[in-house]
Amino acid sequence: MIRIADEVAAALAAGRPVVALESTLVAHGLPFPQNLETARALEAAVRTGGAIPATIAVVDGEARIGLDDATLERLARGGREFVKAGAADLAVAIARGSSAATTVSGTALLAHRAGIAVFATGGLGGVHRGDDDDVSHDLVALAELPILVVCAGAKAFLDLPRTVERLESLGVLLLGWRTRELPAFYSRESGIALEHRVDSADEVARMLRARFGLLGQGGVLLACPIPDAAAVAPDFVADFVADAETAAAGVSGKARSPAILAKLARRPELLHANRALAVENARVATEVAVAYAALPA
Ligand code: PSU
Ligand code: MN
Repeated sequence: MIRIADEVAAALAAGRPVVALESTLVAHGLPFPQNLETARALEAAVRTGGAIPATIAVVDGEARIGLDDATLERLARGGREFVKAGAADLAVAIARGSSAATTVSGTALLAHRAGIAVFATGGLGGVHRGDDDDVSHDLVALAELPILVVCAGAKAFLDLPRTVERLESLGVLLLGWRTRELPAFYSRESGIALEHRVDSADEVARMLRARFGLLGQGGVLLACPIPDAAAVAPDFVADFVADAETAAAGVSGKARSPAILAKLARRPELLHANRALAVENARVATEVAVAYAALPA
C-alpha cells in the first residue's frame, strides 16, 4: 500500500504542483543534525515556491509519500534503521515491514506511482571511477520512468564523462539549467559541454509534456549548478575526493557512495555546499512543477 499524506493527495487531486524529495540524502548522505536541518530546508523551499513537498521513504513497511516532521526527524536520526533502498530493494522493506531510505531510483519509482512528475535531489548516482561495472540503478530507473529529476549533475566523485555517455545511451534527456556545461555537484564547472541549455521553467514544462504525453518517453534530467556563493573550486574538490576515495577504498556496492560522502562532509565547505545545492535544486524543481501544473490542457 502506498500512503500519500493528506496534503499531498489533495494537491494531486486538484492538479496543484507537488515536488518529490528523497530520503537517502537525509539518512545516508549528510550527518546529523545537518541532515534534518537540510530536509526541513528542502521542504520549506518547495513551499515558498508555491508547491507541496513530498519527502518519500518506506516507514515500517509502508511506502510513504509525504512525511510529517516527527517522521522526518526519525529518518534523520535513524542511522541504520533506514537501510538504503533503490527501486529494486523496495519490495524487501515493504514485505518485511521494515524501514528504508529511498535513493533517486527508489524515490522516482514511488513518486511516479503516486502521480508526481517532478523530483529534486542533490546529485544523481552514476558510473563509479575505475569501475565501469559499478553503475547506479538511478540511471536506468530515470530512463524508464516519466519523471523529471532536478540535481546538480552526478556526484563529484563519480566518473562524469562516462555517466553522461550512459545517460545518452539510455535515452535520458539531459538539460542544463541556464548553463551549457554539466555542473559537478560542489562546483559549477566540469568541462563537459551540454547540448541543451534551458532558461525558463515554462520551457522545461513544455518539454515534459512532450516527453511524457505526446512521445510516451521516460525521464528528464535537469542539471542545475550550485549557487555561486556556496560553490567550491574544482581543484579543491579534487583533492578532497582523492582523500575520501582512499579512505573508502575497501568499501563497495551500496555502502560506497555513503562512505565517500561521510568523509567529504567532514569538510565544512563541502557540507555547506551539499546543503546549498540541494536547496537550489528544490527551488528550481518547484518553479518547474508550478509551470507544469499551469500548462493549458
Ligand atoms: N544526493 C546527495 N546525497 C546523496 C544522494 C544524492 O546530495 O546521498 C543519494 C541519492 O539517493 C542517490 C544515491 O540515488 O546517493 C546514489 O547512490 P549510489 O551511488 O550507491 O547509486
Ligand atoms: Mn554504486
